[in-house]
Amino acid sequence: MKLSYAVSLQKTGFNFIAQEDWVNKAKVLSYLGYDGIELSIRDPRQIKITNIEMVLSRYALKLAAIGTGQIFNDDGLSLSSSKKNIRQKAIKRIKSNIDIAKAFDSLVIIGLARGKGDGIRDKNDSYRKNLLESFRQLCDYACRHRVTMVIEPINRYEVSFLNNVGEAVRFISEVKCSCLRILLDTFHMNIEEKDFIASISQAGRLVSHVHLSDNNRLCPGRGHINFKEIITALKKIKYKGYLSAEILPMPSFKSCAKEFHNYVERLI
Ligand code: LER
Ligand code: MN
Repeated sequence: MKLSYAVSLQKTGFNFIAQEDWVNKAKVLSYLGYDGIELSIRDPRQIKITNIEMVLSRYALKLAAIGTGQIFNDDGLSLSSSKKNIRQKAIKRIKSNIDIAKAFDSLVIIGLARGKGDGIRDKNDSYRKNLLESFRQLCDYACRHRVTMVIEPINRYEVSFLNNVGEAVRFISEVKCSCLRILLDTFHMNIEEKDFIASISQAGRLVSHVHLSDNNRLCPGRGHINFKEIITALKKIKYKGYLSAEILPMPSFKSCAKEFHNYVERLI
């Protein structure tokens, strides 16, 4: 398993993610021995691939994954909106992120970008239908470009659908898309799953990315989640991907990056 750290490329309202001055953060991660960096990209149109290439190669880091949740959080775009033009804008942004992922042999995360529908699920379940339709378009594009997208089950207070591993597994089999996999985030699992170990085993080979944070969104070891058990379960399913820190930068990004690396490396 490899280590990475989630950082936002652009300024964001997400409070739990490290942001601003990502180049310096990449330098710190490289110095600490990280394998990769996970970048959240709000608007891919403002990004120059060559800049990312330059920084990653200077600091010998891989692009572990691309986060897309800011399109919902900061710009109100979502894949489940009842408004077709909003869905289309969201799809367009994510397609551009798929292009970036292709250039770096990376993954695209679909978490918060799923949105909340329009608040309440209506009788016809149009929220679900809209989401399915958006995923069909995205899957078609991602598969053609040989890019994997990972669905992140997110707790019920942040999105209204695909809150746990079981729902994500069923959804993926419904979409029937070979480039769709699962991201496990221990913060959300702590709220939604009955049993971490059973859920990891249920997701099995579909697991392609992992976010680690304790139940309080702090560095693993600062809350009550049993990470030793989780790492053992990931080994059991032969997970070889990234364990990516998605934690509140408290007291500082640097201290968290150091603490996360020490703590998780010892476990793996
Ligand atoms: C994003 O990876 C995440 O975990 C969510 O909690 C975003 O709100
Ligand atoms: Mn996450």
